Amino acid sequence: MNATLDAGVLPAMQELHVSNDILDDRAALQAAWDRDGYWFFRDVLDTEAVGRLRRVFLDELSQLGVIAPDDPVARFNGKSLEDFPFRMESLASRKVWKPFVAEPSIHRFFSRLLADDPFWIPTVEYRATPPAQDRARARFDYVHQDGFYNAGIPFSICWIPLAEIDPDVGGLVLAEGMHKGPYLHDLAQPPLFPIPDGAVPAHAWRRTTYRPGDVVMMHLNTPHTGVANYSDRFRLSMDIRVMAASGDTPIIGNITSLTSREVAVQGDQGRSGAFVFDENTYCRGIDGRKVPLDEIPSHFRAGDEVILAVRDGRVTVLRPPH
Ligand SMILES: O=C(O)CCC(=O)C(=O)O
Ligand SMILES: [Fe+2]
Repeated sequence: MNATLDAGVLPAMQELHVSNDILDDRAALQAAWDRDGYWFFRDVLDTEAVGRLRRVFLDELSQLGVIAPDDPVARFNGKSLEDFPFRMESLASRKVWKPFVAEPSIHRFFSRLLADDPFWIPTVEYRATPPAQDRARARFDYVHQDGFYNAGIPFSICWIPLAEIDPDVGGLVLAEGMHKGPYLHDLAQPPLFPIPDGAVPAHAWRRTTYRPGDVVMMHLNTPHTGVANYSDRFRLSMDIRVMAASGDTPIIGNITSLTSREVAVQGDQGRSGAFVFDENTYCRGIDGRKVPLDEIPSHFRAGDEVILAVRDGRVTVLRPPH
């Protein structure tokens, strides 16, 4: 049996490499990225800025009545989770990532790391994961490579713990050096194409105990998963996607008109226009599946926020932020 998929105890695994010492060494950073498929930095984000974001999560959880007001460790009080908003829709609709990345200290860190302004892709997950209710399930939630589900936009994943995440709380595990391809997802198993058990050798998995101020940056093809939360607290993290601003950035905007042949968008930073679809267009619907061209008008409408990648006036990717 694959030890990493057993229920219960998290198997022993090696710690993530810490890259703090190469933060200002472009060549060493690139070499670590190419070798490992991630960077992990310890205690580099302004903990006051991270604390302000944690406060937003804690306020939301206490409003929902699942933690005591002002409980800094977010201990679950046992209330029914039947109506719990697992994707924290209220934080998503308020776009609470924006003031966070606009904090001067946070902006400065990512500008230094990328040697460029950061360009944030508004594909954000606000995770407030309650203690696992079913402890007979595997400890790994769902091993995946983000790139498999996000063809065409070369971002890095930025995973930010908002409170301490120890082995009981779970957190993120990733497979070091396994971003070099090919995809591990099984094309013979639609519609989710799961990565088969054992495709990632047990010795490749890495983790650490995460603390506020830490950040993991991952290659979009690095296999990873959340680990089920066996503590009594909520697991608090945010993940968002980022690129260097001078890179081949997608247009983030709102649809102004749409047919099965083209889409017009009002983009940010003056990047508006009409762009045609062709046989290479990958249109991803809200359920994550590829949408045939003639069905595109029934999946989106004017006003919707979208992420759009364009090459030579043709759309390569059209998708909602989530
Ligand atoms: O935090 C998790 O549970 C999973 C994170 C993840 O899949 C991501 O950051 O892309
Ligand atoms: Fe992911």
